[in-house]
Amino acid sequence: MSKVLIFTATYEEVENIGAWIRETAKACPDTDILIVDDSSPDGTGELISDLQVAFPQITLITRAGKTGLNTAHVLAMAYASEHEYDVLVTMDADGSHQPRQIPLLLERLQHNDVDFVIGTRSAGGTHQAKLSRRVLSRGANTAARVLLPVGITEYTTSFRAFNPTALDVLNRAEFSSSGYAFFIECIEILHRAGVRFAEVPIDFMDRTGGRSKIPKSQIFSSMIALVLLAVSRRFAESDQKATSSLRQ
Ligand SMILES: Nc1nc2c(ncn2[C@@H]2O[C@H](COP(=O)(O)OP(=O)(O)OP(=O)(O)O)[C@@H](O)[C@H]2O)c(=O)[nH]1
Ligand SMILES: [Mg+2]
Repeated sequence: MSKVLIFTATYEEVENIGAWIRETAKACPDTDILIVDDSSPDGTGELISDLQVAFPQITLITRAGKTGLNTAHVLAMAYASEHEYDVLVTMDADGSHQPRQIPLLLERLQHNDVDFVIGTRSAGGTHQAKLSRRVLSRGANTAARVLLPVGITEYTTSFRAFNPTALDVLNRAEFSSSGYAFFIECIEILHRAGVRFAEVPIDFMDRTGGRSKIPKSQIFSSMIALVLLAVSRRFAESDQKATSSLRQ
C-alpha cells in the first residue's frame, strides 16, 4: 500500500476549500492531506481548522502572509520527502481540478514505469474554462511544447503526481522562476534529470467561486522565463556535445 499525500495551496479560497476537502476525502479516503494557507484574510485558514475535527487527515501549515504559489509547492515537495511519502499529488483548491480524478493520476503512477504524472487538458482531456483562460493555457502550452519539447502536451497545470525519484530531483533543484513559469521549470528540471513522464487526460473547469490570485503581469514574465529556459537548454546541449567530442 502506497503512502500518499495530497497537497493544495490556498489564498482566499473560503468559498471553495470546504467542497475541495469533502470531495478529496471522498475520492481518497484514509489519505493524508496537506494544505498551505498564507493567512488568507477571508477566513480560509479558520474554516480549514474547523474542518480538521471531521477530517483529521488534514495537516494545515499557515504562513505569515502571501508568499506565492511556487514556494508553497516547494514546501510541499520537501514535506513529502521528509515524511517519507511514496506519492505526492498536487492540485489547485478552486474547483478547477477535480478531486474525483486524483485516482487516475495515482493509478498511472502505480504502473511503476514512470516517476511523474501530469493531468493534461489536451490529448483526450478537456478545458471547460472561459475562452480567455483557454486561449492563455493553449498559448502557453503550445509555446512550451515548441521551445522545450519533452514528449508531453501539458506543462502549466499543477495537477500532478510525483514518486520519490521525481521529488528527490526537484528537492535538489535551484529554481530560477516563479509564477506560471515555476510549473514549466519543474518539467524541464525533471526532463534534464531523465525522470520518466506520463500524462493522463483530465477535465479542467473555471474556478467555482472567488477570484484569481495570479497577477496578469505574470503572463509576460512567464513567457520571458520560458524563453530563458529554452536558451539555457540549448547551451546545456552544446556543452554536452563539446564534452563528448573532446572525449572522442
Ligand atoms: N498559499 C498560497 N496559495 C496560493 C497563492 N496564490 C495562489 N494560491 C492558490 O493556488 C491555486 C491556484 O491559484 P489561482 O488563483 O486559482 O490561479 P489560476 O488557476 O491561475 O487562476 P484562476 O483563473 O482564477 O483559476 C489556488 O488554490 C489558490 O488559492 C499564494 O500566494 N499562496
Ligand atoms: Mg485556478
